[in-house]
Amino acid sequence: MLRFLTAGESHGQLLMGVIEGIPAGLELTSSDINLELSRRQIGYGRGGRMRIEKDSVEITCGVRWGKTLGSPVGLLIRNRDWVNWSDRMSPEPSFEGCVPPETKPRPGHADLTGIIKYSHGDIRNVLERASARETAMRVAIGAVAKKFIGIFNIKIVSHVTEIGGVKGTLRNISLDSIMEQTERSELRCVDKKAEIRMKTRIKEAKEKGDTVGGVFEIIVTNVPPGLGSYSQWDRRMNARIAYAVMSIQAIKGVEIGEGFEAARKLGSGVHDAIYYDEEKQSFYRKTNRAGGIEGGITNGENIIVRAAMKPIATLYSPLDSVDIGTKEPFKASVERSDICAVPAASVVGEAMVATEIANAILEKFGGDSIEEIERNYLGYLDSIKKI
Ligand code: EPS
Repeated sequence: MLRFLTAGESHGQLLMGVIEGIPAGLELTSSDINLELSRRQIGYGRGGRMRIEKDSVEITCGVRWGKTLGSPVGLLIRNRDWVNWSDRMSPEPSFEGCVPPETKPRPGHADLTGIIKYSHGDIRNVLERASARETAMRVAIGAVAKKFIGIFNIKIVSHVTEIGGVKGTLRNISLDSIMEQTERSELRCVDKKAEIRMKTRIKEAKEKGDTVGGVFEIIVTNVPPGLGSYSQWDRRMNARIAYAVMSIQAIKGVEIGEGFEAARKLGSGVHDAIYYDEEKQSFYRKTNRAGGIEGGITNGENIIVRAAMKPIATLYSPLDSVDIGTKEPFKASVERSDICAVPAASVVGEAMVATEIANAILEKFGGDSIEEIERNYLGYLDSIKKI
């Protein structure tokens, strides 16, 4: 079983991550992870912070001479902005009160719910951990998961389909092209015309002191049939993926396959007819409206997930709010922030899906070393040809 934890505040010293369950013998270097970290940092519409940070990982434990040991893998990413916050965010009690508390909650952020829940008098105690800065570590952890599932040739692609109400169209285009084009696009969008209009939306929102959200899609290829199960609610692959993606800051909706659209159609137009390929000795579909999952189990087709991200809650033209100290009405406080982070969120989405796939692979095929799990995996692929 794969499990992981992250720790760290947005303007604290660093972000930490611990991953347990990666088998021994996986080749892993910091450059595998840094590549993913840099993908998360780019994107039109990010704020000033991304000019400060240049995320780079330190692998602190669980790896020796470029290979995992089978023990927990420890990761660390230093916050460059820490030098500007070392007194305000110091763990030392002597710095207490060096800045006044923040008392004006931003609607839509964790500010108010967090201070109520944790009995804080200073919103900074909430926003530092609620911040999407934490997703840098999730991407690092996801990079390890990606490296692991890469052993089975499973790949994850993401692209942005909508920003600020502007929809892109995805014509018949191969997954390799999606992968290649999104890496060259500032919005990770393959529809060039839509991308121009999306950028205009972001620019207009910025001029108005506003923010925009959007939708991204994740496609997982070469997934073996049989991951997840219908036998218990929390083992269903669609539920697990939805949970993982929904856990990303600002995500408000997740769909698998046709998702909400399927609810508007007749069954005959939704379900994917079944065929058998004699040569490959395997079942296949000509359509993939199910998004690669039926009955909570992967069916061998690509997994398709879409997620809706709300506009970022920090507005330069703030909404009405109430001061938590005086209870006076106020305009919510303005923190430096992004205007749009949908492209970054799509990379985080890839990471979260990768951890769920890695977990399901471990669960199905077991094994403490890469050799052992590969053996189990190949044996399974052989056995399902006899069905
Ligand atoms: C964030 C606010 C901004 C973002 C941050 C998430 O940070 P700051 O307050 O320092 O300007 O840039 O995202 C990151 C730092 C990151 O690495 O993605 C928030 O409030 O969630």
